[in-house]
Amino acid sequence: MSFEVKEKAEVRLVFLGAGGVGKTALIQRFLRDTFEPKHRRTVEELHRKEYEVGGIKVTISIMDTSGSYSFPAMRKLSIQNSDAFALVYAVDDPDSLEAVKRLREEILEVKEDKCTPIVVIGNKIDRHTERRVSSEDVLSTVEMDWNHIFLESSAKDNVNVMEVFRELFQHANLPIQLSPALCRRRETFPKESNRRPPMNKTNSCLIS
Ligand SMILES: Nc1nc2c(ncn2[C@@H]2O[C@H](COP(=O)(O)OP(=O)(O)OP(=O)(O)O)[C@@H](O)[C@H]2O)c(=O)[nH]1
Ligand SMILES: [Mg+2]
Repeated sequence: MSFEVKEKAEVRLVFLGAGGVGKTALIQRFLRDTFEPKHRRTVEELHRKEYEVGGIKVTISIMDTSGSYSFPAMRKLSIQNSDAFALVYAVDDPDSLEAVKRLREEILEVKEDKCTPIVVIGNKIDRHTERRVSSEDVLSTVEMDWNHIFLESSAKDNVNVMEVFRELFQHANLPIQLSPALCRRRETFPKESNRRPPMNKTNSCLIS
């Protein structure tokens, strides 16, 4: 393992979390800048994009998994084949945070590596009055105890969605300047507003 950033032209991300927390909504907001109000349960969907940026071929694959149906074998395969993980819960659903804890255990078991890049995402922060999970509690567990990245987001209101992908790319060692979606939207992405509290970056861990 080394702590120097290694340029990598391929990155495989997987989104995991309970049913209905907004995995598909976050991915669709990132890829198409759209939001679907209706819950259409995902079975499994792989989004694959190839780009050429500055003469370098970049492949990004995003695996959207099912939280509504249980496919342990498929989930294990997705975990084995991924570079970085988005573990999503909904801030109005404490059970979905429990699911994140179980999924994290599964990732660590399959990857046999405590430095696996994981971003934990509390989605649906637009549901202010329905919130039942406090950010402070999760922040301390995720960043202090687990050494992962924590963000809160709203796919509906497009809050922190770009930031989620920025963190995933960065921790999967894909230089963010090679992400075309991020380049395209750099001007519109609110860099300072709606950000999570500043974080001690020394707890990040890059794998080569
Ligand atoms: N208010 C609010 N609703 C959201 C947000 N993100 C997703 N939703 C809604 O929550 C429901 C489920 O969203 P999905 O993205 O389909 O959830 P999922 O995690 O992919 O669910 P499965 O595919 O069944 O595992 C849909 O009705 C979405 O419109 C959000 O940020 N805010
Ligand atoms: Mg889905």
